Amino acid sequence: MKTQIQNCTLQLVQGDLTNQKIDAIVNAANSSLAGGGGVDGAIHRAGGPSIMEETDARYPDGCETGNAVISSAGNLPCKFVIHTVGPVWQGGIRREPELLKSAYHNSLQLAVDHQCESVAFPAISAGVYGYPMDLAAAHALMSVAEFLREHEAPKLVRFVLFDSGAYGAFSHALENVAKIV
Ligand code: AR6
Repeated sequence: MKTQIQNCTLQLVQGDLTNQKIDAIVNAANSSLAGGGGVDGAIHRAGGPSIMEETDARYPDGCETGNAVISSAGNLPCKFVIHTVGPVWQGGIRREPELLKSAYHNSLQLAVDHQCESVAFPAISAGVYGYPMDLAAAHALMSVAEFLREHEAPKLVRFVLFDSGAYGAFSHALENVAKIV
């Protein structure tokens, strides 16, 4: 499923983020950039140790919630890994939507700064961090659509959803976003 926003194709696929042949993939990391489970664990397993060696050296203080940093991609078939930290869901009253939006914006800005024409995201915060999937989908797509309305690049933003539940939630949210952009 896809839609066009300005010059960018916004695409949804079901699959594994670590397989994507694309300029940059975005990791749903934690603030100490220490690795973990979920998509973070999959990225470091498939990419090899050079990714964490690089982030340890370049970002010894980690990455704050809502911010993003970038590294090379080790053995992965992409050029860069952008590591962002989404909010832990605490009921929606601790600025979670604002922090999630900031994670998407800062990731896309880093991609633009590094001349990436294509970027793939997972459903940030919607796993271990507990953000309800339907809200995570709506807030993710609104954030990306807002960024794309204001910037020329990238040409492709792909969401790689791990299972059919996530894909369904994002498909529903994309139909709503497409009506208002
Ligand atoms: N490809 C695409 N999506 C995936 C993959 C994959 N290979 N593996 C899991 N997902 P999560 P978070 C989905 O938990 O909620 C880590 O321990 C998953 O099904 O990876 O932001 C970090 O170190 C879910 O829909 O990220 C942090 O401590 C989505 O990716 C913490 O988890 C995000 O789930 C971050 O939690």
